Amino acid sequence: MAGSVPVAKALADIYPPTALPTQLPRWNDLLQGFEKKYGYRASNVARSPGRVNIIGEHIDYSLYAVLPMAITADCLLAFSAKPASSPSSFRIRIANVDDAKFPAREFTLPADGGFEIDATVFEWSNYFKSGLRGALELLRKKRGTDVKLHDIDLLMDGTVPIGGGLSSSAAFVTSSALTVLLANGEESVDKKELTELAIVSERAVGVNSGGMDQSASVLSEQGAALLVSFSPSLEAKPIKFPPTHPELCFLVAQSFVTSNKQVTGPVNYNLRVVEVSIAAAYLNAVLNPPGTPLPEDAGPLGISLHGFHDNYFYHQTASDLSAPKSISKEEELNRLIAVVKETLTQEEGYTREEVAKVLGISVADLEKRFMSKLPVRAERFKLRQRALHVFSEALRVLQFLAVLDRSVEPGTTDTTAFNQELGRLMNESQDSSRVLYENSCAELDQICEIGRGAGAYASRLTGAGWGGCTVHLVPADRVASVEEALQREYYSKRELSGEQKEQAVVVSRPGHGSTVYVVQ
Ligand code: NG1
Ligand code: MG
Repeated sequence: MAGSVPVAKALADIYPPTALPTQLPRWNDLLQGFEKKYGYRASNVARSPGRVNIIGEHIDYSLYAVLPMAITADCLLAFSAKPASSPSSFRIRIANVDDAKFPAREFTLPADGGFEIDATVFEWSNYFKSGLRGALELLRKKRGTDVKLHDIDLLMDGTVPIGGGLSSSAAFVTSSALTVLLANGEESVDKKELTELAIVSERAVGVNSGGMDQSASVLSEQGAALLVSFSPSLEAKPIKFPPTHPELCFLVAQSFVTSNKQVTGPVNYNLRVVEVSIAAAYLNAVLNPPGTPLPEDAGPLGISLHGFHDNYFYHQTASDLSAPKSISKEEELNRLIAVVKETLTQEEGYTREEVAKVLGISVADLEKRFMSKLPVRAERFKLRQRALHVFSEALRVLQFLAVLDRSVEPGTTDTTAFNQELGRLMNESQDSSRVLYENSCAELDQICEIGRGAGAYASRLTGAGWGGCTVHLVPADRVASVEEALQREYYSKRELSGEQKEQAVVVSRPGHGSTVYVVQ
């Protein structure tokens, strides 16, 4: 994964041939729109795609490896820059091709990067600002404090559905940071640096997220899914699916239930991050000798990539792939599952008082340590269920990879059995999301049932859940029947706009990660 964000001179370097007939007019419109708006031509387009997660849900922030892939839908930022006229500030003008939904913004910001991002309101340009702030931090780190900044004009066109579980946010933040780095004179942008700064940046928008989305968006390679691991440091490895007959397809189906983490974070996403952190601390307190220190894991930016340091899950199962270990990672995870079953026995969850007592701290300290960064609302923390999900999901990712490995062994002819095995693991992931992590919802469950009933090997939610998107593993000869069943039993029963109908079901192939396009 080492290296710079690739530079493209033609759309054929960015998209598969089948996508070109729709991409060419779209790009033309974007570049013409830029010229019309600002009166001169854009110099570049920064592009980052959305992603679909194949397996490994809600375990990236517990530092377990996940397997997403980039999709064709993406965020394009056409831009041009010129040196700022003032040494102490610079100007950003950002507009969107859909200016009814995303009105144009203009702001003049202090060159020292000291500007606020109000995470309590939904404002589309905040995502740009968070990428901007991260990029400025990196520039200052590399070049010192007196970086001469540039004014930037931008026009955006995003095709990743918003709040749809395909990570429009990471596509927007990574392409924003990429734009700011290039606009300010970076000749090439290191992919890993870009990914890490985007992971940290996106937290400014109010979500305590892991690093899967930004990694998939920046680091993916066409034709392969991406195994992203976070320990001992961020690593990404392309994983090819073996060719099968009929071809194995990833069908992505929207639920059109929107889950906005800015609004619901305190009772869903951010609460889960807190629950697993508390579960980690609880297990550490019960199982390790008192005062066992847990190492910190600061990323190369000097900021913890992971937001919390108490991650027993990670530290106990440190997943350095090459490290010699007396037991395998699978055995280790199985052991942890058994430990959780024995130790965290309260199905009904744990109150603040109960947790504080075991950690030997006051409730106020517990709140300060785990709940002061972002607000959460809960009477009880379901430590048992959340921990069981994390460990079993981490195990499924390893098992999934093992099945892929076995399926390419010489002499393998019948691939159906392997596909069924992959499907079983993805279906179990959905069951675990529904029952243990409680990040599914009735609509997602229904879509999964429809998908499986119509011939998918597997159907599961993808991304954060609570709405958003589903992914279905389907042999090519059954794609039509799955699609028809979804239309008949789900979409036809909802009121959808023309745009939604178009986006409802997409068959996705693994696409390229971030790219810079140079306008000729
Ligand atoms: P989405 O689907 O973009 O909300 C979120 C997190 C990921 C990961 C998944 C669940 C962000 C930016 N991303 O994805 O890091 O934790 O949920 O697996 O919040
Ligand atoms: Mg997101």
